[in-house]
Amino acid sequence: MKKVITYGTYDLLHRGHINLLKRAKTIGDYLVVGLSSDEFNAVKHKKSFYSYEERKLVLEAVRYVDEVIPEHTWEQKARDIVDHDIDVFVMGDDWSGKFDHLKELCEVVYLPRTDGVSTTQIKASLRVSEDSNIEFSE
Ligand code: C2G
Repeated sequence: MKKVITYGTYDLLHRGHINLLKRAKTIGDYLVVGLSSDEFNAVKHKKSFYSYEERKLVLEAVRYVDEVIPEHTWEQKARDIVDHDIDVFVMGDDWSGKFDHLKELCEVVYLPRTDGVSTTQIKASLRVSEDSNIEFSE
């Protein structure tokens, strides 16, 4: 069984996340997602809308995801790759080159990001609509 791992915050799940997870899963047979804890998000200077438990619940419902583990630190990836017997490490190419040191342990693949969507943009759009009292159609 070819095992793949990827990491992220996966807040306000959107098509960019799904595209990444879908492509990561097609690379192997089993996809592990290292989901950033709320505390690690603070280290990444990110504040997610949903808590770790809520983001985990949503992610586990995605057909491409086989297992979700917590991501607490930048450094845990090598240990995760060994402990989970991972064959391929995958990230979006906004991280291109950042994890090449893991090539000693497994294949490292950077996949093109999906243009035009991000959690940051979604949050900004929601703020604008709230400020201008635009009602979303039911
Ligand atoms: N992504 C994408 N296209 C987008 C947005 C995100 O392909 N439009 C990918 C990112 O490249 C990443 C994954 O979706 O591989 C998750 O993105 P985030 O939740 O933003 O994760 P990030 O903050 O990049 O955390 O240790 C690694 C970090 O935890 C990665």
